[in-house]
Amino acid sequence: MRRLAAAAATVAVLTLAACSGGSTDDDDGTAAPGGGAETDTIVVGFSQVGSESGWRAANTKSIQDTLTAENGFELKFSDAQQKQENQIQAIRSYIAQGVDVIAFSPVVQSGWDGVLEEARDAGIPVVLTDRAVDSTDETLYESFIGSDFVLEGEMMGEWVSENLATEPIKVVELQGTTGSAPAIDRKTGFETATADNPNVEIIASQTGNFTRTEGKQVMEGFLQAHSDIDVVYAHNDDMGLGAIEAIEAAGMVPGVDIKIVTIDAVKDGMQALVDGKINYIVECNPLLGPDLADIIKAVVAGEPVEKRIVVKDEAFDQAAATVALPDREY
Ligand code: GZL
Repeated sequence: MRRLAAAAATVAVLTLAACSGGSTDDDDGTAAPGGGAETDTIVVGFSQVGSESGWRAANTKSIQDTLTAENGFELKFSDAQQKQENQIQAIRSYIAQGVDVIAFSPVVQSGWDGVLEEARDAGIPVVLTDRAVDSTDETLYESFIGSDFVLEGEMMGEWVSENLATEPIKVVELQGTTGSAPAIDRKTGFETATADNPNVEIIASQTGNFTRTEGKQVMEGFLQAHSDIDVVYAHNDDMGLGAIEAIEAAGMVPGVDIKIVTIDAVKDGMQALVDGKINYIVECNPLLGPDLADIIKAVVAGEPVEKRIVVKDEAFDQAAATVALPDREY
């Protein structure tokens, strides 16, 4: 795919030609091999974190259901299995293929400047979804669409402080992937919101890497080390569901003997909330596909886009979850 640098006045036409599905005319004006009619298909290279959680599955489905041929896209999709080196390799592959736009959810927030500079130097715009990078150079990406993870942590901390910490409580924290924006920010937000309540004591904090299996394993360790745990704060539903298994295996009642609060609001988490095994969930909406499609089309058309688009999140107690669960899309 040739990348065309174009004067502003003609960018729409040249961009359109550059966005065909590889069937643009070659330099002498003859049709490129396999070229048929010019199309305005936008070729998108997407690097996904992995398939670690119910949230990620819903996020992937939203992107794949939206960036379709009938919606004007050719989607090249890769699963990085939660490894940054796999994402960097995928992004370099998309650069080599000359895609029109690169989009990705950075598994961790650091270490991206090099490959993003390569994309910029190749004239390929980048859109961040879900998770942020900590780069200070905002020319490295066109837009970042995702939830406010600090706010999610604050919402959780405020609810715990008001509803559970009316007396001293000992909290254990199941952190998300080390170095990821949601893990860093959800921890920060929770600590900020509970800092002025002396009843809240975080006695242990460890990553469960956003997976149910690792959440269960870490919770088993917490239970062996501490006999006085009152609350589990899990950075996502999947780790909270793993904690439920560990608590039940220890002969205790989750949601009663040990309270559990989580973030995401995927169906399995919401069901556990309805069942009383989880006590409160702050939502993190994974359905980013439609907005991502709109941003990509605006970028390709040379239209201005917001540098930061914040996805709105709700929160659910048991009563609200009982009402919402039947109609949940994810
Ligand atoms: C949040 C997202 C997190 C979810 C987890 O936007 O990056 O990653 O909270 C997922 O369930 O694994």
